[in-house]
Amino acid sequence: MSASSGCGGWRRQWIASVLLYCACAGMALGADMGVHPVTHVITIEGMKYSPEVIEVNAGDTIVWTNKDAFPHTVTAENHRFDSKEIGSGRSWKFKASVRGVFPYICSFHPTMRGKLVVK
Ligand SMILES: [Cu+2]
Repeated sequence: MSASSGCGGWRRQWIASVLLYCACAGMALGADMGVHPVTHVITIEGMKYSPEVIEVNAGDTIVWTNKDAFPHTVTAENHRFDSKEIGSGRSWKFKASVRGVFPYICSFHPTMRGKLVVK
């Protein structure tokens, strides 16, 4: 096979324009659709939610993992969500679909406070 071809230049240009088109389309899609849903992890340890405040996008999932030796809950003050009891070493998952600010507490230890911000 010969490396030199009469239409190599044309072909390169065509490929370059296709690549450019894809890059632009990708950027436009990214801007329109936002980011893909992701999962955020909050650790419950030492009677604290860590991080205490988390900002997520609607559609994201949040997982609380209890690393304490006793149970906790993740209970929204407005009762939008309630994990009920999360035993030691267990996790609870919540998909944030409604935008807003959701302060939450542990119903067993009301001094434990966290805040979920859904954008
Ligand atoms: Cu607790």
